This record gives sequence, structure tokens and C-alpha cells, in this order.
Amino acid sequence: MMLVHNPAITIRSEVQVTALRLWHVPLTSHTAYYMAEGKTCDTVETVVIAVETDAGVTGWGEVCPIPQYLPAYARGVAPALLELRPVLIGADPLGSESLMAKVDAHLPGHLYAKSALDIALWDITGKLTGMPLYVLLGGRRAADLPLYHSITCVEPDEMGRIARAVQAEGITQFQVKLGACGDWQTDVERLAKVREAVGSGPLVYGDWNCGATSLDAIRVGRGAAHLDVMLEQPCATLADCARVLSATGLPMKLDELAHDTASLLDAHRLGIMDAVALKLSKFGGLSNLRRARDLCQYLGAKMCIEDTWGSDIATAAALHLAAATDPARVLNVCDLSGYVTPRIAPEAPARKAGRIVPPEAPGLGITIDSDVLGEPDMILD
Ligand code: 0XW
Ligand code: MG
Repeated sequence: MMLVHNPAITIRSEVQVTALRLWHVPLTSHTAYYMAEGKTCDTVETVVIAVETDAGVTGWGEVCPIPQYLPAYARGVAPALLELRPVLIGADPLGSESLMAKVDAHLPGHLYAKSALDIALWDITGKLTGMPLYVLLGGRRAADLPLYHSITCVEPDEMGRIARAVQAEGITQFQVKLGACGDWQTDVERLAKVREAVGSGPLVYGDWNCGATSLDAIRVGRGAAHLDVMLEQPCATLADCARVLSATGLPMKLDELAHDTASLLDAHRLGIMDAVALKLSKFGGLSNLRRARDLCQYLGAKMCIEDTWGSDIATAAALHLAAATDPARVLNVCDLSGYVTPRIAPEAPARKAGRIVPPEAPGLGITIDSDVLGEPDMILD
């Protein structure tokens, strides 16, 4: 084999993190978004970080935990990163996984805080190597990606109307939020109205966000069995989700309870993972989510690659991983930044005809609007 050195490619190998900046930015939903158990996305704080280097390159990260949704909260990110200061400042950010191993050794857990950090390190690596993240993550496998639309849990007729409106714009996959108000019959009606609105064919799935008893979820599943629907995360334990599956025979997607290797394997063993939501902040960023993606590829689950909530940084990070994933296994992605205002990178990709194209410039490939951020709430240097 002949190795040829290309002098056009120079990769900086001695780079150091010099500082970290952090902002809390309120994101307001275009329409308030209701889920079971009183969980709401109305105005939710996202956390944006900038990791500065002595190479003149800045890496951007974001994490936006929805209150009461997962064991994560926005104001927990800054203290976790402050604790990590000794391993971050002066460290080599290139490659991400090597520094994240030191980060994990210094502070176990706190995956949602680490998610923003890991995304920023990938952004630096991409910018310094001149490559979009989908290249570093394995290479682009798709020109664009299918989006679902998440329909807030309101009156059944209104949910049908929303479904029809977004279908007219090209959406073919519909997540129907269940359990926010009304009884189990109202949830059957919600699924029925959305199915009636979109016709047969499109994917329709009802998501309780862990908020149903197995009894209610089974009654809804049986009531909606003729509608060709999938159920998402009905109950708060894997055992109860498995019980819903065995009583309804409906396909099932997991979300909140699928958050690490062990839970993915358990869910697969129970047969309740026809599909799974791979969210960056559940797993701790792109490095861990890439490994989860590989495992799900092997286990045969269809993947929704996204994050809990957020704006353009979280959206772009997920799009890069999804673009580098076998398209036959990508169920869908989410244009989180399309549900909220302000946009943190106003020129970043947006929904078009029900699909979205990943950014194509190096790193995350998006340009942050510093006016939206204002002065940082924390600086580590
Ligand atoms: C996390 N959410 C509330 C926002 C995304 O749109 C999807 C949804 C979920 O729980 O699946
Ligand atoms: Mg969900």
C-alpha cells in the first residue's frame, strides 16, 4: 500500500480548551404543547454553551430539558460544568471521546449536562478538520430526513385539524400526545380523529410520556386497534409497557425508559422496541448516542434520532447522526427549532415538504446569532 501525504490537509493536533461560556435562553413554543401528567412545553429554558479554543475555533452545544420530563433540569447544567472545570480548561478537545472519558472519570452521571459539552467538542473537531459532523460520524447516507409532527394533547377535533394542516405541508408521520385531559375514551377519539384526518398509510402513534396506567393504555389500545396505530411509552416501567403490548398486540415505541445500553437490551428482550427515541441528552451527547444507534441497528429497532427539546444546536447535532445512519432504520427526526422561538441559528435547516436537510458546513454547520444569546450567565476560564 502506498501512503500519500496531502499537503492541503493540515489537522491541528495541539489544541487546548481556553474557556467555556454558558447562556440560559427561554424558548417559547409557537403553540403551547401539552402532554400527560401536566407536562407542558410553553416557555422552556434551553442551555447553550460555547467551548473556546486557542485555535480560534468555538464549539457550540445545547441541552434543553423539559421540566418534569426526565431526571434533568436546565439549571443543573452550569454547576455540573463548573465541577468539570479542572478537566476542561487546558484539555485537548479534538475527537471528543478521549476528553469525555476524562470527564466521566471526574464526574460520573449528569448525562444531560455532558450532552451539551460532547456536542460542542464534536463541533470543534469538525471545524478544525473541515468536515461536517455527518462525515466524522460515518458518512452521509441520506440527502434528507423524514420528519414527524408532534401534536399537542388537546381536544380530539383540534388534533385532527392540526394533523390535516401539517399533512398538507408534507408530513407523513404523526405523534399524537395522549392522556393530558379527558378519560381513556377521549384518547381513543384523539387517535381516531387523527387517523380519519390523514387517511390510511401515514404512521400514527399515540404517546403518553409514561403517564398511563396499564389498564387505561390497554383499553385505549384495544379501542384503537382497528386504526393501525403504534403506542409510544404508555407506562412508567418496562414491565407495564410489556403488559400493554401483550394485551393489545400493537407495535410499540419506547422513549423515556430507553436511555442506556442496559435499558435498550431489556426493552428488546421484552419485545417492546419496534421503534425507539434516541435523544442526545438521555445518552450524554453524540458520542454515546452513536453507540446506541449502532446497538439499535443490530437489535432491529427503527430509530427516532432527536433530543428532548431545544433550538438549532440540538436539532443540527441530531440531524448529523441521523444523516450518517442507515436510512432503512431511521424512523424519523424532529425539527425541534421549528416548534419554538427564538431561533439560535436562524439560517439553520428548517422543515420543507415534511423533510429536513442536514447542515453541510464543517462541524455542526450552523451559524449562531450572538444577539439572541446576549451576555453569558457563566464564564469558565
Ligand atoms: C420530547 N417531546 C415532548 C418533544 C418531541 O417533539 C417529542 C416528544 C416526545 O416525548 O416524544
Ligand atoms: Mg415520546
